[in-house]
Amino acid sequence: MTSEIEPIALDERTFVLALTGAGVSAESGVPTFRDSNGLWEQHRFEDVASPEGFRADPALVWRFYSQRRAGAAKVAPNPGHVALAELEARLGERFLLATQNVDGLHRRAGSERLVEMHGQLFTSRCADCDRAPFPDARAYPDGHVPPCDECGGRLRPHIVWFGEMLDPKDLQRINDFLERARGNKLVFLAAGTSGQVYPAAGLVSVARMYGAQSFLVNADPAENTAAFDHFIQGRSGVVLPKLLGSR
Ligand code: BV8
Ligand code: ZN
Repeated sequence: MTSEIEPIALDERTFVLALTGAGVSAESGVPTFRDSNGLWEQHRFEDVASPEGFRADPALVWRFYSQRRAGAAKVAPNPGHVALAELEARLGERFLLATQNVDGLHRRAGSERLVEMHGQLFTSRCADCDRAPFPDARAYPDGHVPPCDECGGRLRPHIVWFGEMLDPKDLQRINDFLERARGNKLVFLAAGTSGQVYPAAGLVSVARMYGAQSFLVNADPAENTAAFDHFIQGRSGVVLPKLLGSR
């Protein structure tokens, strides 16, 4: 029950590393990866969100991401996003949010100390030249593969696909934060994630090596629930404001 949720004790030396997944955006109406059982239009999610999938059928991949851009443009941040942005405002340098979500809702809720580990839905880059990624909210008409106006190659969403490395700078930011937290009280808070996708799902183990007290807020038990000290079952939009003592 969410009625007796005790806010996490956050004193002036507490550092908080948060990790969010699709379940936090589900509260805004964004379908989760798992709701579709890892399937989209009878394609395995891993096949569409992968370099192999893009090579085989870039138009199919652009249809998938264009639909998600259109969907994500229509939704707004929810109280779970706001509670995390408020916690950042309170803790400042002692807070970092790593998200697996690509929908931009954390940034729209005011989060700035944010690592978008799996990329950004509303950013494109070129698959064939090294031009810098650029903001791109366009949902392309079905079957269209947008060309790069610098090299004529194919644009792609600036997303980390299955089988692709995460940006080492992102992983370094998380490690630097954990190093800075050494000697202080550290809380690791995961919310709305099934704990199936690595390396994000392994962050709880890394945080525990730094002595973190770990919390999981999730609608149902996750793959890695056992790795957490505390599991609070419930909707992130209801639990996070209570757990983080939002005003
Ligand atoms: C990597 C972008 C190193 C796409 C995503 C074989 C070959 C190659 C790699 C692998 C392999 N086997 C395993 C791997 C590693 C692989 C992996 O972990 N695979 C899994 C499937 C086993 N990882 C990778 O490939 C990563 N890269 O390892 O590189 C490397 C490189 C080369 C060679 C060797 C090694 C890259 C991972 C990133 C993939 N990209 N996103 C896109 O989004 O379009 S991941 C994708 O899945 C999304 O980001 C999404 O966030 C994520 C799913 O995770 P969740 O966020 O947890 O979402 P999910 O739906 O699963 O769960 C939602 C949860 O919320 C549920 O538990 C539900 O109960 C809960 N919930 C629902 N509603 C609510 C709620 N909770 C609270 N309130 C609610 N209202
Ligand atoms: Zn190009």
